[in-house]
Amino acid sequence: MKNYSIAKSRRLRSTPYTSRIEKQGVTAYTVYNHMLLPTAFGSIEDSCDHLKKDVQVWDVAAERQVEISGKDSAKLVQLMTCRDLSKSKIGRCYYCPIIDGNGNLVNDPVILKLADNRWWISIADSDVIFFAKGLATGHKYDVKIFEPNVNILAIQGPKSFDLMEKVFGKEIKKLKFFGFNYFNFNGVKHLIARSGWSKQGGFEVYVEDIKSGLELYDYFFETGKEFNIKAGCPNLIERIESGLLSYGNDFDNNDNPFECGFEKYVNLDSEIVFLGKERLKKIKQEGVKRKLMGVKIDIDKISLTKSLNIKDDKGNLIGELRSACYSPHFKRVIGIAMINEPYCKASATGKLEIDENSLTVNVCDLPFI
Ligand code: THG
Repeated sequence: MKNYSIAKSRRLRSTPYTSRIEKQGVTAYTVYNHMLLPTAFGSIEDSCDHLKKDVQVWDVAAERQVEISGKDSAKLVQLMTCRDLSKSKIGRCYYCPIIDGNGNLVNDPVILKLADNRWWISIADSDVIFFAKGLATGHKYDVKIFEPNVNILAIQGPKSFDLMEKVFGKEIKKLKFFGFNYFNFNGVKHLIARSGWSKQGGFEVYVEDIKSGLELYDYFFETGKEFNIKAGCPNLIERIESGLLSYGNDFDNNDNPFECGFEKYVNLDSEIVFLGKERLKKIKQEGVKRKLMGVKIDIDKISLTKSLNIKDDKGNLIGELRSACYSPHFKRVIGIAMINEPYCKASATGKLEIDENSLTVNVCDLPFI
């Protein structure tokens, strides 16, 4: 793919924060849930360093919500995920694989239980809303399903805690990981969760009131100077080092949760009813023939636009590299690859051809850090 720009239109949605991040120097976007998701503000190496030390504000409005409410909402939400939500609590977030009838992955959202009969599914990049509507129609469920105009701001990095205390008061530091509550900013209540797509700590503000959200955005940058606050975005290096998986990149609808390291979110023993349950039981019993693994490659740059084949010494296919970046921490390229048996174990090796060079690929466990 050459460096063409992507044509703008109504289909490619901007966010309430787009004009702000453009002033702040966004240099690259991806398209995620038909919306702009920033991927770089200059060097991603520099941003990764900064994220690990200070605090960043991210426009992650593209993490869209699918709201499901009504009498049968809990039944429908449970039908879509293999994670047991029967003991879930209001005020908590749950990382939940969404599974289809074949036992394959449809999405890996965070699910928020807002009330017993009201849920937000905070989705990765696939159209979960149509999957949910199809199921609701087929099952004649009494539910309302729509995409509310919620535009998340993520506050990430070790100094996010002090920044958030300064803006929302000391109660916010009591939020537990994946808990949420409502906090006041200039008279407007915002749902804030302790979560975010980095392992550097932080929060996500689910902005419903855009006017207040924009005031909040500007206030973060005014009040965050002492914390060396910067605009940022989900960081390719940090997320690969941390083993945070990306739907559509590392895994998709051709993969099942056991192949992707999601076994701890698969509850096959309880009474709950969900799509693909019998298929997953069979897959578990038979065992998977491939797994997502980490890989290290002794080169100092890479740019993936599609998956790359990994081969054994005889040239047989043993896996595919699905995401990769240069990691300043490991001083080499690291990546996430779907690796076949018997190579899907730490210390296995393979070969990758890049620009007519044959490179050694060292397989390792995830996460890297
Ligand atoms: N926040 C919100 N919505 C999202 C994301 C997010 N939607 C899209 C995408 N990210 C969904 N994917 C993930 C992947 C990982 C995590 C969250 C969303 C995550 N995982 C933790 C981990 O792996 O350590 C915790 C998982 C757990 O509870 O065990 O945070 O980031 N709103």
